Amino acid sequence: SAPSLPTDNTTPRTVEINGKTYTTDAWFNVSSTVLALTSRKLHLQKDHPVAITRKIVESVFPGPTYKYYNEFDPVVSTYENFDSLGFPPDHPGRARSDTYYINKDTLLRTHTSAHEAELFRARESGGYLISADVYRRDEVDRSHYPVFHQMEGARVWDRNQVPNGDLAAAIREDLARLPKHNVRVEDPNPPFHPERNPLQAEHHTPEEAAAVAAHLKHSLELMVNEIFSRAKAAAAKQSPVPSPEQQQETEPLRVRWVEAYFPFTSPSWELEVFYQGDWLEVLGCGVSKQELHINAGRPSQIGWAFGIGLERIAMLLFQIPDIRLFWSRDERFLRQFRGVEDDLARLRPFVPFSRHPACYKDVSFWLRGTSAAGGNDRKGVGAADWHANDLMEVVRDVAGDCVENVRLVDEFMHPKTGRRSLCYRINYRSLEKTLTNAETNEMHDRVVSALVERLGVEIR
Ligand code: FA5
Ligand code: MG
Repeated sequence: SAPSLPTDNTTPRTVEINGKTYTTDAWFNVSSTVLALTSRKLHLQKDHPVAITRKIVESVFPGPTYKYYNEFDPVVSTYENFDSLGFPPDHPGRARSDTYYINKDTLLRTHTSAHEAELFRARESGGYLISADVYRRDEVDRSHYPVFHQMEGARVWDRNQVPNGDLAAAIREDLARLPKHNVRVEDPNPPFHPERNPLQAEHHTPEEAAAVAAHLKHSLELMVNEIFSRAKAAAAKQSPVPSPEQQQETEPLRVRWVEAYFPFTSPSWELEVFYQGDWLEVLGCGVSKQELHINAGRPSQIGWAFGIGLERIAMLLFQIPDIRLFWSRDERFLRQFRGVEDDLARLRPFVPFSRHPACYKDVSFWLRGTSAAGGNDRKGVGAADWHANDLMEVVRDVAGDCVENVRLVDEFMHPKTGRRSLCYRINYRSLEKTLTNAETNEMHDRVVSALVERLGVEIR
């Protein structure tokens, strides 16, 4: 059952999203700030870095083999987002602390995979790319935002439509036709793992799965190669004398495949890119679970799927340091990308405008009740149900993009009463102007009041 935890002062009876009206229930947990972002569609905004990144990735997966879907509505059913993909009923991703629900059966998609089942049913062969805004309740820092953009890709082959019925050979031929690259690829794991990443042995042979995996991995290596070649060319044009960071970019691109788990692929991997001294995860992928093809009425199909975080790629491509910038309407941000979508030779690294001073404020509070007693009443969240994402959501809703990050700095359990106390440090910094002391204090006061009102915490 849904806990009665409001995330906004009032829960509206209905909400309107992209011209359609939805009825809310006790599951509703979408703040007005997030609701307002459902109309932005940055991936479709001409010359926006997310849209430019989408175009570049699309160029690696050309038509007519791949068809592009960029207009799917962010409101989907709980069934589409989770059940259709084989998520178990108790999967943590389904929790109201992680997912934005309109009502029990309707939510803001958490990933573009929500459209897989529908497209597998609608389409006969070839591949597709879906780009869209996705929504997740999450922490606050420079690489996390409650709304971001993903691109889903999938490719299928039909075993009844390949020459001589030799599916693996047909897939290997398609692979041989793809361009070559000279990316340094590390792929240390065996292709299958009996528990974590089993071969779908009832449905295909190891040879078939290996051919699908090889086609998938090579396609995605081509994609990161395309992005990094463009990033490197852009950096070279901007500064004739490379800085130490840029010098590193002139080294050959290094990527590695890491074993992963998704309920709708097996085996599964994540692709990581070596960037400024560290491995950065950019996508998840795998051999699609055969149940998806069977449930779509196409049991003779086999194929792969991937999901990329477009902001992650765009941050690398343009050297954009903070994910909040993507939502900026500031001309000093937007004008740097004008004309690039139609002429990629004009792509340059983003030049940050002045960095404004940061200002830390701490807030310490007691949670209601004790962790052991648990429970949760209408007045707020009890210690047993405490989830940091609820606090993150309140901070974002009140202070918006003026918050750079929020982190837990102290935690304390009273030895006698068993009550739990937390201290969070909120770092206020606007991307667009210097916040005055008075402005920051006023904003922090509003955050503190909202935490008391909406979460029922007791300020220390
Ligand atoms: C998924 O969302 C899967 N649907 C991907 C997939 C598709 C797997 C098809 C298999 C087949 P994940 O939660 O790891 O997986 O997100 C995929 C990518 O989205 C990540 O690699 C990352 O690049 C990006 N991403 C995830 N969370 C965030 C976030 N909070 N902010 C920005 N980008 C994010
Ligand atoms: Mg992941």
